[in-house]
Amino acid sequence: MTVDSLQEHFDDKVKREVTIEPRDWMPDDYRKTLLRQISQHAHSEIVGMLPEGNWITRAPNLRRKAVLLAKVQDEAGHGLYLYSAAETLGSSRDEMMEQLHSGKAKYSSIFNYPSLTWADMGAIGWLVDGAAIMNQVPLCRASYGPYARAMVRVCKEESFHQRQGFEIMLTLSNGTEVQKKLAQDALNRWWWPSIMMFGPPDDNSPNTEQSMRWRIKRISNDELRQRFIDVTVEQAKILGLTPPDKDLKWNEATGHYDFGAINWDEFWNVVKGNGPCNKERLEARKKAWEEGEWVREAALAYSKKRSERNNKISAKAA
Ligand code: FAQ
Repeated sequence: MTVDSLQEHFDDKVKREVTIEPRDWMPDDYRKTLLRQISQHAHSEIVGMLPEGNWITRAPNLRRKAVLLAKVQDEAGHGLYLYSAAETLGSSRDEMMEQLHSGKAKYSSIFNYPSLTWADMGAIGWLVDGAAIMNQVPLCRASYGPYARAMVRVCKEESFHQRQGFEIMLTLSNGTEVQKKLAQDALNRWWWPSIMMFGPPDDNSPNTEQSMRWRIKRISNDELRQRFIDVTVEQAKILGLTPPDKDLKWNEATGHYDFGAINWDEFWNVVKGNGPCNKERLEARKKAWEEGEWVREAALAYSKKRSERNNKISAKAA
């Protein structure tokens, strides 16, 4: 087959919504784009464990502690499915880790903000997981099979995470004056960074157009952001909390909320490594990687031993 006919076959599959699988031919740029997005996504899940991990030992009661612990473990699982999906594209786990630890790879801007109070656990679940679901549900239909399938399970778990965050916010906002203030303060600090999570505006998003043509992305950054704002403002009303945006206003004509200007300088500053916690997050990940070396070595030694034993058994049986 010539490259042209391979390309034609690939385009036709994408058009007919037949997933592209690891052994299928794919254009180099499609592979690169997927590797970039999936590995960044995996890193986000793993770095995303840190702001919440910070509160496990300080959860206000046993139930909250068990739920938070389970949630943080789920995020680790998401990272692992995503690293596995990225590996099917030809990159090794070690390579991806090296890129994260050297600061070469990106991860979501949101995880470079600090989690200062218990109410932040509510705001992260409600807003950050809420934004993640809005972005990831369309990815369940991404054209690359391993990514799309990983997203199905991730979205189910994220939806539980979002509800647990909302429930924390609901409890706090129905609590004492101090608790309500904590909830409002967390909303004030997490609102804008959550809105930035969707990425730069469409007219400044170099990857969107091609990714949509390849049906990796299905919905643009701005459209997802608008959908998120529309549903979240209504949820804030139930909580009796006010998003920190004086320009937020229902627009009868468009059927959407208008919102104020996003501080894109802040976003790019965080993406470039200068956010409030970028250095701390990378240090924590590098330390975990170094301290976990003996675990990786032990697992490898065990799997080597097991496969030697299995080979011996098969040789005997033959
Ligand atoms: N942060 O051209 P676009 C979670 C970069 S998971 C940092 O629009 P694209 C779960 C972008 O990479 C959260 N960088 O790019 C959880 C590109 O740079 P590059 C993560 C960002 O790829 C919850 C440049 O800007 N979710 O929260 C960000 O078409 C709670 C230009 O941007 C995913 O990764 C950002 N926010 O669209 C865990 C979902 N936005 O790579 C724990 C999958 C953009 O060319 C606790 N990813 N950039 O050097 C996506 O859907 C897309 O990659 C976007 C960006 C929408 C993030």
